[in-house]
Amino acid sequence: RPGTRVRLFVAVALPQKLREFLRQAVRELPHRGRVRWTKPENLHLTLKFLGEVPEGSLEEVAAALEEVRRRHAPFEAAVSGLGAFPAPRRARVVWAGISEGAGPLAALAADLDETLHRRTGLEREQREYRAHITLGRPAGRPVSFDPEAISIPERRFRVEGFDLMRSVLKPGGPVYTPLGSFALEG
Ligand code: 3AM
Repeated sequence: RPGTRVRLFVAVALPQKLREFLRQAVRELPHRGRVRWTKPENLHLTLKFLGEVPEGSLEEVAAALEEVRRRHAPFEAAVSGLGAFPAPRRARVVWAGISEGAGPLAALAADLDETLHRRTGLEREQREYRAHITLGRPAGRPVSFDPEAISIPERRFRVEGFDLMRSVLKPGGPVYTPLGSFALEG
């Protein structure tokens, strides 16, 4: 159908063991307020949020991602620690931090932002990119927790590529579907 739009983002997929580890780790977190924890199958590291894009632009989006993947080589990254946006005492996003690989992740995010803008006219991101893995969001009002209350020890993983993801917002939570995988090779 003409006029159909798809909600898209680009993300690094995480190994299943790491996803399960993160989901398990936050089960123990004492906090005030109701949190919707990210389902383990949904845990990922976002590089770029595209928003609602016309279905007809999908080919051009894929061409931009293909261009970007060729400019970057695989690299090591690591997760550790817990934090929140804007702050742990009034959290709207509860996240696991990136203790290694933040530089190459930011370089990928910037290249995606720039290349998608140039090739598809997508608006550029205004906010500074800060690599993180969203673990949960408040069900209503911001939640409060002590970021030291549990430990998320360092866990390494290798970034071999990124995926173009479709997000469908449903009452039970978002459903994410990979539309394409792009292996780094630069
Ligand atoms: O992976 P995280 O949770 O960091 O917050 C949304 C999620 O990021 C983000 O895109 C990812 C997949 O939904 N997102 C949603 N709306 C957004 C917006 N308007 C947004 N990021 C930036 N601007």
